[in-house]
Formats: sequence, structure tokens, C-alpha cells
Amino acid sequence: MTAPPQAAPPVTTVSQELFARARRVTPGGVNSPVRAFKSVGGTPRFIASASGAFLTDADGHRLLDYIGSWGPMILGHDHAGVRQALVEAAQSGTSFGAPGWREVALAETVTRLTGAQKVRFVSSGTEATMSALRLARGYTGRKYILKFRGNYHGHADGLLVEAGSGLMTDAAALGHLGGAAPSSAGVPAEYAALTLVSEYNDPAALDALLAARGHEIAAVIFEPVVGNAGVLIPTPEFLAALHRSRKRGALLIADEVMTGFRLALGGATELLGLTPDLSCWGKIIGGGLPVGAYGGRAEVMDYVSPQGPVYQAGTLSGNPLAMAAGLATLHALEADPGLYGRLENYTARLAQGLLAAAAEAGVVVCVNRVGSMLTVFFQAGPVASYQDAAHSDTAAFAAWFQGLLARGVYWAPSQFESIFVSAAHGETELEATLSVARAAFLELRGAR
Ligand code: KE4
Repeated sequence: MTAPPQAAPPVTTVSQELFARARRVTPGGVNSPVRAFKSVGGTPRFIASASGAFLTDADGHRLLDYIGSWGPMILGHDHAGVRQALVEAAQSGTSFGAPGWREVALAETVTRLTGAQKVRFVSSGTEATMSALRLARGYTGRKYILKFRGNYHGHADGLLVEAGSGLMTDAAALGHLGGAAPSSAGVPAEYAALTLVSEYNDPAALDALLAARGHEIAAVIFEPVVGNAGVLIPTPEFLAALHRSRKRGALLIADEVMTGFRLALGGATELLGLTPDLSCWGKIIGGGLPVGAYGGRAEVMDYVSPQGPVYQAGTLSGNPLAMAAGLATLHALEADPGLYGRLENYTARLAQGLLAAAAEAGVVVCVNRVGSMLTVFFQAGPVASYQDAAHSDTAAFAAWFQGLLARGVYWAPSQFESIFVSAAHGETELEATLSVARAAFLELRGAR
């Protein structure tokens, strides 16, 4: 089987000009590191518009989008109901600095769909996890937290210890991925010392750490399905060990910023039968606008100011435009019970097609998938932990990413991220994706 002709390198003049301007006024030319294409090379595409399953970049290239704004766009871009809700909300003002009906309605919806008794809105997933951990420390009176190597929970200082997502992406680009997962500069050792780290999917290691230190731990925070080391799927034994942490008096915090309303209407908690004390959300509950939330048992949530002693505040918390987009999104998800089945079907067929295309081309990959979250790891696998993921061939991934992009498919620009399928991805998009992926795999083999 001969390799297909090289895809013509697309014209990215305007993106290049914008990137050059951006780098003069913004660190790395981007407002979030993973967007800089640091580990895949080339010029990041500056996006002009989006609709359905497609982005249009600044040079007019129409790209089939598998980032979906890193999860929020589960309905597809420019959803009519979300747009209409935003237009209507904007006609009544943009921010009040006082409570409004929309935040009450969204809180009622989130609590009803997730089982959380109370919820507090903030403006990002980072704020949600940061606040949940402060609440856990205030409620338990303990100071240590426990996270897992390669999990990413936003950029609060104590959570940038051995974290995934962009930290793994940058470390890999520098050839620094090793035993310990990367941590951020600027986090004093005294802060980092309050964060204990264990291995995802290693119940024995977790049990041992809990036996030794469980009485000091305020919270165990985890990604129910990891998206930030690439997709890692929890084993039932690991999930059971996580729930055992509660016997030591630690609060169990499910970070559902990525998985919430993504894997099921009740998130990974519903899908996996979890019983966390607190959960964190983001992404989908904002429908593309800045929203985060944390919530759970009322007994714990009532410790939050002004009802309790744990302070947390936010100028734009409960912003009416963001609430409007979130409400429209969750209502659309609730109104389409077949949606999650269609996402499951599409993404399962995508996974099968990718494995077949790679095998035909003689490229070694393994695919981890849960629902509409998927990662193609460039290695034989299995990939069940940060350590496993770190052994992936990131150079091969980068070449494959560029092969997809040159043919109009915009994959996540990092080996250590998940892609996201939306309701707007249909048969045509699946066929196009697999045809392009086959060509990119063959091109990869041809380059060897
Ligand atoms: P934000 O502060 O970015 O809204 O949410 C932080 C966060 C918390 N928890 C989980 C499980 C997350 O995945 C995230 C953010 N996810 C990344 C994607 N890996 C956002 C994309 C980016 O950093 O640009």
C-alpha cells in the first residue's frame, strides 16, 4: 500500500501574523499554554468563527473540530438555543453584582441532575477545585490534600504539583517527562509539601498512603475519568480504594470539570456509581461562557461564606449571560435523551476505525475511550497511569497531528489531552475523519 501524496502545507499567513503580534504582548502568544502548539510544532491556528462541528480559521480554512473548546461545546458550536438564550439575556444587561433568577434556575438544574444538595457558582474550573479544597480544609480542620500523578485540576498553587494537561505537554516538548510528573515553578516548597501525590489506578499505593497519613488528609481529589494525561480509565479496584479514603475522615472530591454532563447527564458520578462528598464542574455548565461550580452535601457546603466560615467570592460569579448559556445547554441535553447514546456510538466507531487505520499503516497505537472522550496513544499500551502515558512517542503523535490538520481535521494539539465529540458530529464527519486519519497514518509510515 503506497503512502498517499503529502498534503499540501496550508496557507496560514493571517494566523502567522496574528501569532507574531500576540507573542509581542502575551506570554507565548496565547492565553492558555496548550493552544501554542508547543509539542506539535507549527503555527497555532487563530480561529475566526465556529459552527456545528467546524471551526474556520483566520485564513479561511474550514476545520473539523475535535477540541470543542476543551469540552464545553458538547452540543456543537453556535447552537441556536444557546445563542438565542444569550441574545435574550444580553438585552437585560450583562452583569448585576447582585443575585438574579438565572443563577437560581441553574443551581436548581445542576443539583437536580447531579444529586448535589447545594452548589456555588464561580467563573472557572480552577476556581471550583481551589474553593472545594479550601472548603474541605475548613470543614475537616486538616491541611493535607491528596491528588494523583498526571491529574490536572486547574492552576491553583497546591494543585500544580505533579500535574497533567499543559504541564505534561510542555515537559514532553522539552524532553523532561520522567518518573515524577511535572510541577509548576513559582509554587513554594512549603505549599507543595501540603499536597500528597499517589499513582492513578494503583489501589495498593493509595491504601498504603491512607494508612500512613489518612488522619491528616482533608481531601482526596481525582479525575473520575482522566482527560489530562490523555484518557485514563479507572479500574473498579481503584474506585473502591478512593471511596475507602472517606473512612479516614477525608472528603472525596470528584473533579468533574471535564466529565460532568460529558459522560452522562449525571456525569462520571452517574456512569461509574461514585459517591463523592463534593464535586467540581466547569466547561459544559457554562455552554461556552466562563462558569465553574462546586457542590455536594449541604452539611459541608453550609461551611461556605456567608453561611459558614470558609470564604469564597467572585465579582462575576453567577453572571447572567454565563448562566443563560449554561441553562440553555443543560436544558438541551436533558431534552435529547438519545444524545449520549449517539455520542457513544460515534466515538466507539471512531476508536475502531482509528485502530484499523493505524494497523493497516503499520503504526503502533492504542486508543483509550470513555463515552465521547478519546485519546490515541502512540505506543502499544495498555495506558492506565501517568507512567504509562509518559512512554508515548510524542514525535510520532506530533507528525500525525500535523497530517490531520493539513487535511482539515483539528485534533487536540497534545498527546496528553482528550478529544471531544459533539452532537454536531455525524456520519459525514466520521467518514471524513477516518479517511484523513488513514492518510496521516500512511504518511507517518512513509516518513519512517
Ligand atoms: P479551567 O480553570 O481551565 O476552567 O478548568 C481547570 C480544570 C479543572 N479540572 C479538570 C479535570 C480540567 O480538565 C480542567 C481544565 N482542562 C483543560 C484541558 N486539559 C483546559 C484547557 C486549557 O488549559 O487550556
